[in-house]
Amino acid sequence: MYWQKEYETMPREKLKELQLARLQQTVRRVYENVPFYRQKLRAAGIEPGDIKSLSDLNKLPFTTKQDLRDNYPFGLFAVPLDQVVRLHASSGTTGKPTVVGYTKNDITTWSDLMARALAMAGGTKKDVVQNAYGYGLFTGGLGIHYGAERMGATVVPVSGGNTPRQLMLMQDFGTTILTCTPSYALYLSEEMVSAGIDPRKLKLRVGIFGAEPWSERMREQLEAKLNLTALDIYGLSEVIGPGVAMECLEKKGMHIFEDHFIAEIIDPDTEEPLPYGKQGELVITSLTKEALPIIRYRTRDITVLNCSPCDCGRTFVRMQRVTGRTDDMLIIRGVNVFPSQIESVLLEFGDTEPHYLLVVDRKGALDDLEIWVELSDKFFSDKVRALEELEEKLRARILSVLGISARIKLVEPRTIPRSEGKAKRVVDKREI
Ligand code: DLL
Repeated sequence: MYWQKEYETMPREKLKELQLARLQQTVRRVYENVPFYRQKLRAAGIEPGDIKSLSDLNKLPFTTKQDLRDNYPFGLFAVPLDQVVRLHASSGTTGKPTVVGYTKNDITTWSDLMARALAMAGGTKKDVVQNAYGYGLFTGGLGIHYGAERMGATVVPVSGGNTPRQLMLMQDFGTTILTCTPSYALYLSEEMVSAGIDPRKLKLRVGIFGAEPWSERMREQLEAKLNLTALDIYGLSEVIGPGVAMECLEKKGMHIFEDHFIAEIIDPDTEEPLPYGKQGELVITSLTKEALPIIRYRTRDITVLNCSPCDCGRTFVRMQRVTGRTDDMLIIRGVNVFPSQIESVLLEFGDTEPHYLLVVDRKGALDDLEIWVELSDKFFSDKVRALEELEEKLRARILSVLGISARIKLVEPRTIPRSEGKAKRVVDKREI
């Protein structure tokens, strides 16, 4: 169940020593090799030698996505391009993508981290891993692929999309581990029903779902619909890709691979560090990356860290499910809300499906939220009265749990667009 037991169960005191040594090395590496960091550190009056304890971390300046953009494409690399064996990029919504690079050692590290993640889910070399994360510049496909190979599992590099083929391979190859976004897993489960495939007759055992926020109720749905154990995996390209953190079978948060990354939580507004247990923005520093070391990267992801011991025996801190990103947070008439919180409420009722879209608009000076949610087949009826009652029930529940007033628009089954990768949950007409 462990891939690298020595690290995964390292006593925390020892782990901190390792982190400090690696942090000092990383700060020195960026200072010497990346003009951007050298200037930033100098401006903050810091020399690599000033990092004497882990608490000195907060003397270091933050790095943001904008810094990567400003130094497009390779400006933050700490090695010459001839040592870079792979590039990935995350598609920006506007303009140029964010480019990340890996040395040979970085690829080995990443593969080990992904092998750890698969082992954490109970994976072994006997497993058949159907990898339905997208292959290409996105880190999901190749990241998981290398980890599965590293573990010795049989990997099926099917990539996202082509759902009928996914279902065929799943049956014919005896897939035991499915890896994809939770929204695509949901779509696969629906298509399974339409194709008359009984999930209980498949060999699927575990789903490793991530790359987008999802709720505990979505987990329940996916586990029931696909007859597997659904686990959460977290990562981001700027830091390495998938395999920054992974949930163990205890299902109580994702262990952050702290021998390679230091995680902090800060208040996104004041930028002050927050203690364990407090919700805030996750900030990550890489400790071993060569091509693109990253110092105090502001992920924009909102979570909580938990340092209490885990029954699985791993000593790494756990991060809770990501509620959302600071930039995805909706402010509806002054109340902050994340799409995943709305998802959670919608799924309390068996009458709707986990397919929803949040349409935000501005009416006069006020924000207006309309929630489109799909009816389940079994509820779908033309009895206007029943539909009105359901709308009212959902509206009241959203108001009492989240404190926001929204309009509910019930839509027919299978009318909200399905996603093969990351789902788009919000349509913000205020920007147009
Ligand atoms: O999504 C890497 C990845 C691939 C993770 C496959 C897991 C599985 P990016 O495209 O750079 O990288 O997007 C990173 O996605 O900052 C989060 O906002 C979001 N995200 C990733 N995993 C989760 C998760 C990959 N488990 C951004 N829960 C991150 C919630 C997640 N959000």
